[in-house]
Amino acid sequence: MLYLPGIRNSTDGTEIPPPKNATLPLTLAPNHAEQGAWWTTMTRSRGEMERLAQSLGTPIPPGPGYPIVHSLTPKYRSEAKPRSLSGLHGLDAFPFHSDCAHWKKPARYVLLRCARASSGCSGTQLLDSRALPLTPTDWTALEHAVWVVRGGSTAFLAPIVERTYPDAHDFRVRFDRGCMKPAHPTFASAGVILERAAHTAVGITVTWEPGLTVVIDNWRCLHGRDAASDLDLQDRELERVLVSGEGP
Ligand SMILES: O=C(O)CCC(=O)C(=O)O
Ligand SMILES: [Fe+2]
Repeated sequence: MLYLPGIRNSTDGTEIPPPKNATLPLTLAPNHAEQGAWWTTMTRSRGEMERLAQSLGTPIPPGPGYPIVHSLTPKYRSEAKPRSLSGLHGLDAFPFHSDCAHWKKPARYVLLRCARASSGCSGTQLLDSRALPLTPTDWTALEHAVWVVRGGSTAFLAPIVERTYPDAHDFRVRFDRGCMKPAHPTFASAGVILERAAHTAVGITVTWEPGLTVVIDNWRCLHGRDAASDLDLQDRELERVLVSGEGP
């Protein structure tokens, strides 16, 4: 039995409601009170953001040698690591993705804090997977699609949507074409289903100002970046912390 949005109970046909939101142990203002896919707050320093991250779980670096709080700045393709988002997209918009999709268990929370920005700098897009216009058949296709995930020297198979806590009606969305591709042509349509839904769904744009901090539920929410300009090259710097998740 699937417990995904819009999925019907096989016994009586009633729709199974989406899970109740997990409440963060924080006094943060949720952008969407009944959704709980992301939260915003202000932090005065990267240290304060790190403490916020510690209150959510265990902060983890994105790779060996990286600091827990690391900086994200727009880069030309030629200046970025080849397989990174900047390496693939440069200053173009970053498509909707989950962070660390190449990890067996992607980070549960992604904290982004604006270290520097001026008005006119590019925004970050957030999209709650539960707000996607997907039918029960679409959700099933996403859960059954087998994709190859490549991370460094390792590769493994994973669906785009995987249940994490079957009894708690919970699931995780993993999507990043930079490190994922269909294991067989028949599974390619699942990526198109997700991208089409993401294209028509209403997300929100985070307009950055120094100190603004966003906590993203990276298992539930996809995010992307608007196209960057010369102004962003000069003025835009975000700090990020990844927080590992509990459970499978
Ligand atoms: O710069 C942004 O707005 C987001 C960047 C991002 O999503 C990433 O580097 O993974
Ligand atoms: Fe990202």
